[in-house]
Amino acid sequence: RILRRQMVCRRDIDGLNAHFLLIYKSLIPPEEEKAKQKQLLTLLEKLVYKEWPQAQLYLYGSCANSFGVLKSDIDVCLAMEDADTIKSEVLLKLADILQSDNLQNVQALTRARVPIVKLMDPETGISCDICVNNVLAVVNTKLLRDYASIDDRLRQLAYIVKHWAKSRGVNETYQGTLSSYAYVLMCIHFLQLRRPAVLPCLQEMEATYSVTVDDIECTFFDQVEKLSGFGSRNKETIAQLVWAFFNYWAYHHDYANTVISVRQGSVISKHEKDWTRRIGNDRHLICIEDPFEISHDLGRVVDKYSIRILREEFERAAEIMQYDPNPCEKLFEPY
Ligand code: 3AT
Ligand code: MG
Repeated sequence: RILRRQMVCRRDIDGLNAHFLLIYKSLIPPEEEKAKQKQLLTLLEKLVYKEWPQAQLYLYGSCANSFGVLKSDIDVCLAMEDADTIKSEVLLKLADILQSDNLQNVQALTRARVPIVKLMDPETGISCDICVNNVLAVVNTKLLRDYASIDDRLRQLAYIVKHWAKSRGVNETYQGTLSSYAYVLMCIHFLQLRRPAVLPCLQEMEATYSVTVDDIECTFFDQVEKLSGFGSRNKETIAQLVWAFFNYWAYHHDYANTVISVRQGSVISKHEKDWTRRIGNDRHLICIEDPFEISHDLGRVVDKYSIRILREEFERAAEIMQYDPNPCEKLFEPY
């Protein structure tokens, strides 16, 4: 029976691949959406430069890291010198300026962990969050984008995983599950560890890009055009990788003792990072090291309830990939 099942699986794998690729393609934002985002950014630049001629606006997050799905909001960082001490004043002033230009739902959230101004542009229908001097996010956006350009399978896998996480309700940091950023790091790490590897570890290679942000030295190899074809010895398809990804997080990851690290391209021990016990709100029940802010565990939002939900969802997905004859339907079933 097992042999028959394996044979059935193998025969279906081409069909399954095609299905995953269709889903992936359906999630890619069309060119018009990119154009609308650009239009909104141009408008924001015009308004911001009038008040602060020295400031710069940068896109970050999924609109710039190449993991943006259809109808994503855009994340914008306003970079200006000496704004750190008066961030909330800058945000309030910015909210004023935007409001008087007919942008809608303008709200300054000055007490959030990352303080922002939110707004909606009625002309393009796009919503936007603007933060001040969150330059690390701009740098980690570049790292993710550079990884995505090395092997198409990263973008495919991450879109499928994000789509799964959104459908299953496990992409909600305020409910104790993981951010999109954390899921993309999980995908990068997973592809670094395949054998043969699909992705290299850019932070372990010769540094061709280097910036210091908030006293953190961010360096990595960014001449990624030289790395095209890096993963070509690995022939795994997207269907196999999706299966293996969920299998890893369901049954093989050592939650009790290890941390995943994109920075080192390996797992490291919780002990080494002193992440073995709860300190304040950081419970370290699933540990994902930020590539630059290395004391930052992206799993710290996860608590003892949400870790169960997450792990049950990984197991559910792994089971579906293993046994369901038509896994795509079940995998993305709304929770
Ligand atoms: P969506 O498509 O909006 O779900 P996204 O890639 O925009 O995905 P997030 O909204 O989770 O991802 O985050 C926006 C960016 O902010 C991504 C990353 O550059 C940065 N970021 C998010 N969370 C963290 C974090 N905990 N530490 C450092 N940077 C972060
Ligand atoms: Mg976002």
